[in-house]
Amino acid sequence: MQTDYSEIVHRLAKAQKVVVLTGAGISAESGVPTFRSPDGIWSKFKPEELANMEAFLRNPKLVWEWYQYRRRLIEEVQPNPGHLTLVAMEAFFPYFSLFTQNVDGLHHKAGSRCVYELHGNIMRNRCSRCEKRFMHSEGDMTEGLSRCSCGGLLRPDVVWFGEMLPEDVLSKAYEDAQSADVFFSIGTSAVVYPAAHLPILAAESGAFVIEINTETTAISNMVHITLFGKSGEILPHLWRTFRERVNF
Ligand code: BJW
Ligand code: ZN
Repeated sequence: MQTDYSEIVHRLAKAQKVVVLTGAGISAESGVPTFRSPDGIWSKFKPEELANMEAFLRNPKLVWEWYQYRRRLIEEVQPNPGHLTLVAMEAFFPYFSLFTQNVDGLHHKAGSRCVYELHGNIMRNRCSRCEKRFMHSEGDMTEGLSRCSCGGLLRPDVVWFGEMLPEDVLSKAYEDAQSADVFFSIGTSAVVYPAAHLPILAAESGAFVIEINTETTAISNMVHITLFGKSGEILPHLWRTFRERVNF
């Protein structure tokens, strides 16, 4: 079925403030597996089972293996046309902010500037005892695990289940969701809170909420429109259509 872009173009043409939430789906076309696809590379590793402190304390080597594997993979990949379209959009709107649940750094690599990382960044480490941050190559190796000078085990500087999101980033996200004219939810299953609350909050606060996803999600019935398809194809098409119709 052909999508009618008229309402989207109309809303974007009037928008002063555009706010975006992204999830693993936006990086899928760069070759980074998502978390919850049934045939995904992580299907035998559920994030709920590995991405938490209990799992780390029980078996730090296994958790580290998962992260080291992902780091090596992420180091090799490049932003895709979905990431790049968001860079072009940022340059157009008077206010544009991008909140990502992804830890892969691909929005920065693409050239997006106003990026807020809700779940941290996989390339950094943090001491699990004193909270000091390190770049991933730093730290003393003992028994195959890196330690801080205080003796604490280093862990990836990401947000695990049961942990608080960075307070400043989360309050900025709430503020922007509540004041957005147009809000995009892209490539996220919207099952992990508090990030999943942002598009709902935006809709409740009067934003026009556009979802882009290959599948129906937990919030599809709460958004104004879902554009079904790959974000690396839908976003460039949407942006081309918008530019043609508003003539810039
Ligand atoms: C495409 C595509 C293409 C594919 N184009 N689309 C309220 C209610 C219920 C529970 C809670 C609640 N509040 C808090 C909780 C608990 C918990 C939670 O949400 N649990 C639920 C699972 C039930 N949340 C937390 O614990 C959070 N902390 C917190 O709330 O602190 C306060 C607190 C503390 C203590 C007690 C209580 C409260 C922290 C959440 C941290 C999440 N961390 C992870 C790991 C990060 C590090 C790492 O990367 O290893 O973050 S889990 C994992 O899920 C990762 C992701 O960022 C996150 C979201 O996943 P995402 O991005 O949506 O990926 P997928 O795979 O799920 O979806 C991909 C989508 O793309 C799919 O829809 C595809 O269809 C689509 N797609 N290809 C477009 N080409
Ligand atoms: Zn320390």
